[in-house]
Amino acid sequence: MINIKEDERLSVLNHSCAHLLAQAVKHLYPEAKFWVGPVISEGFYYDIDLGDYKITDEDIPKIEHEMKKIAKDGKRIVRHEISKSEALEMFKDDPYKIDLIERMDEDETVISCYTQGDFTDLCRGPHVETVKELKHFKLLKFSGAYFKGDSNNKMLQRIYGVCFETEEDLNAYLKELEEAQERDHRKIGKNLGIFTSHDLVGKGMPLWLPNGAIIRKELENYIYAKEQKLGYKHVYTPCVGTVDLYKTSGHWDHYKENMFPSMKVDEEEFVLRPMNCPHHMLVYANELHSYRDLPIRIGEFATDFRYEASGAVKGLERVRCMCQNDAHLFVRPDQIGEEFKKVVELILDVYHDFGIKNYKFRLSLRDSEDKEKYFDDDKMWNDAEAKLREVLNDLGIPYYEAIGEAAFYGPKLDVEVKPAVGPEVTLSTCQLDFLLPRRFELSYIDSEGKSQIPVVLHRAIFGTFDRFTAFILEETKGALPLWLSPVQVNIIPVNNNYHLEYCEKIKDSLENYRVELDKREEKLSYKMRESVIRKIPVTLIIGQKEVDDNTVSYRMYGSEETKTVSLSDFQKLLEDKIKNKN
Ligand code: TSB
Ligand code: ZN
Repeated sequence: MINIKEDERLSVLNHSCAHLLAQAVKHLYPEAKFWVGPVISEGFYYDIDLGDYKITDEDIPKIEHEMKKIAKDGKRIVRHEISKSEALEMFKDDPYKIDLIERMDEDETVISCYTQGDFTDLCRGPHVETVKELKHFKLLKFSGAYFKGDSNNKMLQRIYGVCFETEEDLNAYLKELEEAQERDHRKIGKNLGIFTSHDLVGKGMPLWLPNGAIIRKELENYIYAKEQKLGYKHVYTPCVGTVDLYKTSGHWDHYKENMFPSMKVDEEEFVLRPMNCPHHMLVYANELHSYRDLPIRIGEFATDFRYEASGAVKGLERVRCMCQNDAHLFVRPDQIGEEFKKVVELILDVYHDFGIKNYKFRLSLRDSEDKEKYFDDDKMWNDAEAKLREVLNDLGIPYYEAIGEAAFYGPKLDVEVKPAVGPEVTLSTCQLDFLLPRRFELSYIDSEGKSQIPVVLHRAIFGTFDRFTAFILEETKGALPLWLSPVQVNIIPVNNNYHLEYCEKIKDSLENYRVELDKREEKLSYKMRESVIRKIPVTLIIGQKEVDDNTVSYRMYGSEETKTVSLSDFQKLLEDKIKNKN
């Protein structure tokens, strides 16, 4: 989908359209006060204070109509330059604009504003010549948005829209948008009974429903088996820790704004954990280690809590309570390259199994000029960064480098994917860490009997089960592969009176699979349609011929073709498909 913000011409057009929106709102609601109206990748929005009034669905066409009227009238958009004091005078009734002006530098002597007819807005520009050019737009949605994104501030009304040069471009975009919304995991998750949420539980705290729980269990079994083969040891640790634990790890000083506030129990002060690293450091510290024991790989399906801004939480993709497919790998410095390679190979292996093709590897490195921002050990950084590059080059993986994006404690590799709706997110991650083992005074004994400090690799292949499930629902549009599907086979008797008994027999013989038998007194065509809507991978249609011949007739999701085979061949087919993750 086109990124409006990255297209210069569309960017100007959409920015101008945001002004048009504001002007129309001002005509209809003269009390309206305006905060900011930026261009975003999907078009534009404007944050507006309408007092106590809340925008409704009925307002949107009225605002659009007014926008069309102003556009037709065709006023020129004129730029003026004024001084800061003039600007303060001009916008004196508009507290939000005053806020913006006051924050401008004293020596910013000229401030630009743009006027179209009866409406003037503070703005850097540039804009189109006349409002006449703003004909092909659509208001897309509206929502509440806190002033400056801070939940302590007033809630403003945000209206989103998009503008194109031609009606065809607009329609093509709206069609794409509609398709993306169809793929949105929030919609699929609701339709297929995968997850839900409730205000009483809280924002960003999804409830995984039975169908979702099956998917999650399958994902857990899948990755657990892979990790066992690779020598990971899994643990269980509590999802809280004391504040002192997070002071030791450094999270309390550097990650506090992402954490839930602490709570006191007797003399202890706890926090819900945002990460599992500190617990795993202590698992490592529980025993003495020799250089021969390393790498030690501590894995956990671990629940974490993070404070994500309320406007940022999104379905399963960005939650406040999540479960990481986490592991911390304790290695000697000479093992960094080899262990990193194994993580990257595991990522590739998993993506292959899931048929994930659209992703980008991003290697975040330090800016070696910036001595403040990064852990001070030039040799460690240089060696590690060289090794990471070498591994990626050897594996022939395309990746891009992000200089200055490394964490304070080491370089990292992330995998970025694009959700159906909204900006890119990170799925898998592998982060090198020189610092945490020092903070926890971890050690191993080297071949000469001397104490050495291990390096830690933080890695999550799925990222979180939450985000991965969101992604996989969007990739497959909810039509999951057989092995992951909550219901794998749906058996439909043509006639309950004659064929049910045989259907029961088929169901019994498929006891290793998740099978439903649709006994409802509904029309065959209705039941078959519903099987498709529920995206069940295999539908069996069982009539007299199947009963007489001891066979089954099946249809795979997405195919119109019905095939008839013996029951044993059908079982073999299921077995193969599941084995091949087909
Ligand atoms: C990999 N300590 C490391 C760990 O050892 C860590 O926590 N890294 S992380 O912060 O990058 O998080 C790991 C993964 O969790 C991310 O790559 C991302 O896929 C996923 N994730 C992060 N925040 C959220 C969230 N709010 N909702 C869902 N998934 C998230
Ligand atoms: Zn970690």
